[in-house]
Amino acid sequence: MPDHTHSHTRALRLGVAGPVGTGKSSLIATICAALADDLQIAVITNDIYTDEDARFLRSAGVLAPERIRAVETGACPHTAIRDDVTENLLAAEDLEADFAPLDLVLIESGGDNLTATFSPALVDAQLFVLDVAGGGDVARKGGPGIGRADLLVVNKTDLAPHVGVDVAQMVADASDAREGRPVLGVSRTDAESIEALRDWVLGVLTSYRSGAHEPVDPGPMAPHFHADEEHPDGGYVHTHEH
Ligand SMILES: Nc1nc2c(ncn2[C@@H]2O[C@H](COP(=O)(O)OP(=O)(O)OP(=O)(O)O)[C@@H](O)[C@H]2O)c(=O)[nH]1
Ligand SMILES: [Mg+2]
Repeated sequence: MPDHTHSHTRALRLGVAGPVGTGKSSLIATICAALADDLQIAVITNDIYTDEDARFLRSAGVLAPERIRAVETGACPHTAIRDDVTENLLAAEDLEADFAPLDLVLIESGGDNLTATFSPALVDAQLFVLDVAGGGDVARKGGPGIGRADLLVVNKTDLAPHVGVDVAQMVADASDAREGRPVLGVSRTDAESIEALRDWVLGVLTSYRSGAHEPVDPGPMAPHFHADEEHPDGGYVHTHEH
């Protein structure tokens, strides 16, 4: 049931980060579909040069197309969710004004780096998405998103038998790396896992509305390399630390 008794508070802003192709857009589509009857939702995508994620989500048909907006982030996809969040904040405020009252704004990060995380200046909570195809070891390798995002999703569990990954072990390793913070195995083909994801989102929303939820900063990204044809070395390394 929509609960707009707290409409004086803005919508919960939930970030979705993780490496390329782990299923961030699909997961957002799944969350929208699972909560369509309960919540008023909008989505912001961050892509480097395109609005491909936004187009994918519009074509998924889980949300009115005008509720999905794309921010084009330019060369370093992390700047827009980490250092200069202005464009994303403006997009969120616009969506909230246009479709008031919204309950939830989902923000997809451009995925290309294992350590990209959202600034708490932009999102109230964030989930980090890995997939089993990335291998069972990746959760143990850590990084700020894996270690300290509000939720770690181990996605595409349906593929585990094909890629030789033991999902229970991967989830256990991730739980250790996260010192007990929540980890959820998810597949779009597993209704129970989608129900658990839905419950997690509703739980964060409840806690956000009650004032009990504390946004955390998973911490700055590790230094990383960006390809750049115009650069003499073919690219450059940079950090998002201040
Ligand atoms: N088998 C399986 N495939 C999935 C699942 N979820 C997503 N995929 C597939 O994984 C691929 C990548 O999914 P996306 O949702 O586009 O991933 P993404 O993280 O948004 O990708 P980028 O935005 O390019 O970083 C697509 O081919 C999806 O169909 C799942 O639960 N199971
Ligand atoms: Mg995507």
